[in-house]
Amino acid sequence: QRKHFTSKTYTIEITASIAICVFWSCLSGGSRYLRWITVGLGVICVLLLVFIILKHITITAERDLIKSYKNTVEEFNQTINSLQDSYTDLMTEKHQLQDNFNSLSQKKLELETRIKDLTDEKDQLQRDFDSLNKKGTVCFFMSTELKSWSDCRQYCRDRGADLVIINTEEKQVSFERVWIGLSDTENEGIMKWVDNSPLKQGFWFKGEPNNSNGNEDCIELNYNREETGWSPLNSWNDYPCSEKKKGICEK
Ligand SMILES: [Ca+2]
Ligand SMILES: [Ca+2]
Repeated sequence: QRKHFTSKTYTIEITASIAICVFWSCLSGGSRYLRWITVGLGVICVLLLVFIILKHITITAERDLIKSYKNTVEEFNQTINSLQDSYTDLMTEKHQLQDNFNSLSQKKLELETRIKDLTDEKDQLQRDFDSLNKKGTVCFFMSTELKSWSDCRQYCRDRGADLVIINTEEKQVSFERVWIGLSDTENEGIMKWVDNSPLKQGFWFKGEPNNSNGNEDCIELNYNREETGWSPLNSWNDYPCSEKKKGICEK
């Protein structure tokens, strides 16, 4: 019903009221009763006019209020949508972080297992190495610093020993990359032990010796257990003699 109270309606009503007032004023020429009626109608017109103006003000205020409510509701909805989007993004991010965390936890477990395996293996090799020392009169020891093949050999000789001669599977023990007493320094391709005896049985890594770059004449025990083709009985590699590593001495 409020929709009928437009500006045009007010104007028509006010105009009609004034017209009625004027009409009755004209008729009121000599009659006393008609004058009173005219005055009454005039008052009614004024009251009607005031009522209409007040109604108009009220409706305008309500309309503004409703408009303001609508704006507030729209802003509220936008805020809710924005928060919903943020929540969705955060949940996605949370799931990704959870996945990453799970993946890293799994890798950590694998690495811990690997470290434990390697530690056990190293301990076992150390025990093997120690047990070899206890056997017979042979004594093994490792140089403490990294040296070239010939410096390693000198280190051993300074202590009444020499680089190890590995002529049995038992002596194939190492827990890092170390020089042994074998080389083909004098004649390329002809391996000789430090006691000048020729090599009879070799425990070569797959593809070795390869004399890479024509510059590999000294032999190491390669402890690279991650490499394909490595095994405790297939671990020898020829390597440049100037490279620095520890050596196993045998006394
Ligand atoms: Ca060589
Ligand atoms: Ca090699």
